[in-house]
Amino acid sequence: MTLMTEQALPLTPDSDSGECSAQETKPVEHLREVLAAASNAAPVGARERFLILTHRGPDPDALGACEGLRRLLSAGFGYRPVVATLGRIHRAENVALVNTLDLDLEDYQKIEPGRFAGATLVDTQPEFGHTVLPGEVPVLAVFDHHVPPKRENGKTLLQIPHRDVRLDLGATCSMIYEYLRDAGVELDEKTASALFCGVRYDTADLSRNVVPLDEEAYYETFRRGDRAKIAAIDHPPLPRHYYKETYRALSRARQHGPLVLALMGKVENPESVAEMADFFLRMKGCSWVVAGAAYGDEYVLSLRTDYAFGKAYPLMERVLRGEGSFGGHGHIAGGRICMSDDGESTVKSIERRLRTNALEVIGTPDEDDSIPPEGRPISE
Ligand SMILES: [Mn+2]
Repeated sequence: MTLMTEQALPLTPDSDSGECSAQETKPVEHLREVLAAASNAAPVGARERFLILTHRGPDPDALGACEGLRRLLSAGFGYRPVVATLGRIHRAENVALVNTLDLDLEDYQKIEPGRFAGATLVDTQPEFGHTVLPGEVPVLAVFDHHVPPKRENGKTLLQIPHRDVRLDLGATCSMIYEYLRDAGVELDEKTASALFCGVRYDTADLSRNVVPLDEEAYYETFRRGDRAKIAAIDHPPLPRHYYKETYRALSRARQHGPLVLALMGKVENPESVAEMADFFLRMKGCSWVVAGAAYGDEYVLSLRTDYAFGKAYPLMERVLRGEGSFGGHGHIAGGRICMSDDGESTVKSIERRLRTNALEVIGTPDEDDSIPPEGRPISE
């Protein structure tokens, strides 16, 4: 297993010896040194206080890693960490994780960065667009498993004293589990449950992107977690609008051969878009889905494909045709278009364009005139 895929951590301040290697200094010991130095150098009021941050709209892996790092910094190192998140949490499972485990999350917009000796970042990197950092406090440590963004024009990555990016890991929570294990910090029920939910979510219960550390983290955190709470998080109560939006998606969806288009108009929960994309992809005969809906001043899009050779990213590029922004990997892509207003005619014209573009990608199969040009409703 490659430990520091991106770049080796500077594991010793004394590089003259030239003998130090990853086997001799564990990442958690390097982290301990970096945080201690920053704490000692900070103004008195900021000493021993660290911020834990993640990407906007955090998922279970991000939330679990925040909770695990909180435990490491408090129980392991004796500091006073604060977890702050940005962006509303919408998805029912994520809301259930926060509420069931009673996670203490502060509002990023209300924190005073000057009161901290430094910030740490989990499940993302400072260079990613969906990650906002306070300028006034140094980022001391980064823990992530995503491919770093491409640097253009010879730009280099920010200098971070402790940057642990492991591309082979299924979940950031697995990495934080390792730090806790190596620091000898016992896993309490709450931390174990939060870490477990992160590993479960990012690896689909160890069914994808898994290395031995993910397996160890999954089983050890499950053993020490609160099973009733873990089950409750997996089957959360769903708000009424979930059913309303499922109904809306079902009535508006149209099938065009292997493509299902589900353009839903306005929704109350932007997560409905990704949920409906997953929902339709499971339909037999459906090989790709374009789902979309307006939320606030944005039109949100999700694209899914299960073609073996499927690449969601170039498909999304063709569906958007230069409008808005998008990203994705493998079989999943997401995009958004900023709307000048959220009036019905604006939403309708965006949906018309998206529909035309999506249909152009599949082309017009002349031999198959069983498909009406407006598509086939799912109820037929
Ligand atoms: Mn993750």
